[in-house]
Amino acid sequence: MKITDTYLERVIAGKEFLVFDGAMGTMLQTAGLKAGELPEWLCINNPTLIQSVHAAYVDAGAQVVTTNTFGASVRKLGSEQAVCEIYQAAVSCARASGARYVAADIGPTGALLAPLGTMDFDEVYDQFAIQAKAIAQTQADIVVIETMADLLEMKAAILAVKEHTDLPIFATMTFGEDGRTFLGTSPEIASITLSGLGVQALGINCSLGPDELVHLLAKMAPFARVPLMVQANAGLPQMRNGETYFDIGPKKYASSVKGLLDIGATVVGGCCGTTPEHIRSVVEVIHQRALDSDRSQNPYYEESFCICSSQRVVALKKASKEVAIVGERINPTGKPRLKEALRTNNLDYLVGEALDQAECGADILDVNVGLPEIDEVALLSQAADVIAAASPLPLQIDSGDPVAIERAVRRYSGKPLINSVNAKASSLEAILPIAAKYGCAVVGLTLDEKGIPDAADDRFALACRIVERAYAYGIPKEDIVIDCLTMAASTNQDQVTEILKAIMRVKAELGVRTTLGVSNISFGLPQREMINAHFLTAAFGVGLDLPILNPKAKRYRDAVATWRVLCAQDQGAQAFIEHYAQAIDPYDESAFQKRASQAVSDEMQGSDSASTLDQKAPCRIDGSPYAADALTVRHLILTGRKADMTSATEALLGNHEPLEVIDEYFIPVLDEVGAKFEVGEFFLPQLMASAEAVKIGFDVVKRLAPAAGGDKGVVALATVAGDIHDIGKNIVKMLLENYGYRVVDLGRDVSPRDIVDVVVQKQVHLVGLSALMTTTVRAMEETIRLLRLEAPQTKIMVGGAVLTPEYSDMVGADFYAKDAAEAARIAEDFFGA
Ligand code: B1M
Repeated sequence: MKITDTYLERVIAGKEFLVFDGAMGTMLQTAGLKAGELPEWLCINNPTLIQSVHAAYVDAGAQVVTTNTFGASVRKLGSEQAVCEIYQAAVSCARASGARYVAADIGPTGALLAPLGTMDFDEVYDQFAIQAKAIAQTQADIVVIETMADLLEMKAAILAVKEHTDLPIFATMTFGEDGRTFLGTSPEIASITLSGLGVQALGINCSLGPDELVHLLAKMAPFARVPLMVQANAGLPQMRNGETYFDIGPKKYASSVKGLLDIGATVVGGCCGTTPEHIRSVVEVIHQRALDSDRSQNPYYEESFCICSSQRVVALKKASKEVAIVGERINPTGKPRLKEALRTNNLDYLVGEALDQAECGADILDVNVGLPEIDEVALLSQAADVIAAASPLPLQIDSGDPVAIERAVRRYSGKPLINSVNAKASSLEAILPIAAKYGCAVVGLTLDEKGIPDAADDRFALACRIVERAYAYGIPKEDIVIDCLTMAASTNQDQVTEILKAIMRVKAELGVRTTLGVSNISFGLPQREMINAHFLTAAFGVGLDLPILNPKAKRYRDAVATWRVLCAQDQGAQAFIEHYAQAIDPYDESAFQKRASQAVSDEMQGSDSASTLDQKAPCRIDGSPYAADALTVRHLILTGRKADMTSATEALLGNHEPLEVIDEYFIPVLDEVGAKFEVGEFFLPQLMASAEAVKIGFDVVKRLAPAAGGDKGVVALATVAGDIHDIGKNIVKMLLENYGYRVVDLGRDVSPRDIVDVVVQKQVHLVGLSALMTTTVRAMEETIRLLRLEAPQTKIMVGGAVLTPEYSDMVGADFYAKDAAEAARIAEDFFGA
């Protein structure tokens, strides 16, 4: 890596402070930048202005100035050449200010990644790669990647910069008031993932004022292996006389920065609303502080094992006896139904397995799709993508093929665990560089060219070899997990205690984590789960951290729950008591008999306690279908399961009218999902998954209740511009078609112009507009204004969750429909009149 001088080297080692500049955007707005104008072009069109902003920050004491290239992507600037020219000009402007260091700035592309948006990971990567190549041609000292809200987009940017430049990377993300990004990523997750990806400083920018960032940074600190960076806003934007202003002045800002320094920040600057005076005050504060020269990069870092998805962390603290469960069900070995699903590309089946395991207490999901007859390279990353979209649990990417592993971990949003490397030279040199580059934890199997050794000491020797090579690739101890490999007690009885001995040595002498596929121990014996559960407890006792098992098996769950009490992971045995206080001991026959006679008497008295117990069962019995009833549908929508939605909806339609299914079973659950989203219990991926489950149910309703046909009149329907919610609009469409109207469906996010053009062209007399968000009511109003001008004869009906009769009057609509049935009644009145 090219590090400009020893001072910067010491900054990256965490031994010096570094002061960045403050805002560029708000400074340019003050200097007269017009709304809609791209500020990046000023580097070429008005370099004097840009240089003067940089110079003011240098004069205030900033050691680093950041180039005016926040939006300098091909997507925004239009061409690769423009990107190169802007970066050249921007770095020249920054250099001309006399700053000690110049940071080339990269901001988000402004597009959402699939499945929420349309951009694929590789496309986003390509955008950043063009920027990175342009930066490599300049005299920049650092690349700063900032204001990222999507962890995967951040990852694409980091990889692009790592693969096309040799500059240090400082990476900062932005969080909402609830302390997460809109995709549910927390500061801890950002810190874990960015540390793994090997950036040189990480932290937070923009988001909120410095005081609000203190507790977010404190969450990052224990997981950050590198210096912490903060560039806060000068408070939240406020309005006065139509002008935006920020309410935290320089002195207050600098005094709040002290709180950030106290929890470990060493790289500081400012974001929106900060000015050279803010930075001058920050420099004064920094001058009063000194860093201990023996300090490590981030002394607040805690050496724990941790992996994460974009929404969930699994962390085992150093020296703790905590355990985390790896669900083994997505591995085709010995599972004919999964094999069939993989052969037919039925990824819904995998998602079902993932969600079932999550419900049964898995902490991590193993994903293995290795079958000789399939394209593992393509399928592994595809499977990881769909599972990660459906379940928040972190993944263990399981394959023997380095190409398949690399493709899957590259586009994984978070820090996964790779399963596995082994002690063969060919495996070590193929897998470890991947784990190091993408910042993954990695499982090492104690086998080599000669196979699996019998004796514990030989297994330990192989573990040493793996750990040593991993260190050589820069993989830290806390990211290494050793699997001492289970042999069947029926065939290798003398090895059982050797396995346990090996685990004990690996834990005690190497200080790394251990994993074990437990169930192989009982191969060839009766009562397999009984043996497995006892072996599991024995393995826990000698230091097993990450058992790989079937979480749907109750015996395992009991053993894990018990161990978590014994090792103090379940503090105060709270979870255990909650789950087991009312349970009956399976060995207590009299309790069983008592419970059975109680159930019979309840049934005779018509009590529903038996069915309530069933409904509370945490997971279905392996392979058996859920009872197809209302509860199931609710559960499927809430957990975003698509696989069983068709059969469950079909079952509901056996007893209910189509509209009843929609109004009484789909919509209330979507309302529940919306409420969870609002209070931060659900995030966008869950919202999306629930909507997709409903869409499947809705398709079934449409299939089983086909439109009546006929041509009583034409109605055009659209969800207005800026709004992509179309479930309600589609229900209105279905009902109107059932009533015999022909519907011209314009889709969602439709501009006023497009709606008016179709209405005029097709001479539509009734238009229906739907809006679900307060922010899109304005687009509805604009559409109605244009319709009144260009299609004055056309009547307009409006609806959607956010609409009220008052809003309807305010936007000038003719009719307001609170639901689809009312929309049909309005059409009947209108066309019947
Ligand atoms: Co979003 N979403 N969503 N969302 N979403 C809401 C609407 C929200 C209320 C959730 C919440 O915070 N509680 C909130 C809006 C807040 C507000 O502005 N007041 C919200 C938000 C904030 C967002 C995002 C901004 C989230 C983000 O990115 N941070 C984002 C917006 C993207 C955009 O539009 N630009 C977003 C995205 C999504 C998904 C893509 C994940 C998904 C939509 C998928 C899809 O539609 N294809 C989604 C969902 C599913 C919801 C909730 C949970 C459910 C909406 C729904 O389908 N309801 C919703 C919360 C909620 O409403 N409880 C929420 C069921 C549907 C049948 O009801 O549409 O009201 P509804 O239709 C009824 C009647 O209103 C009427 O008839 C229908 C049937 O009886 N009706 C009409 C509807 N249109 C009519 C037209 C008519 C007549 C009657 O005449 C023409």
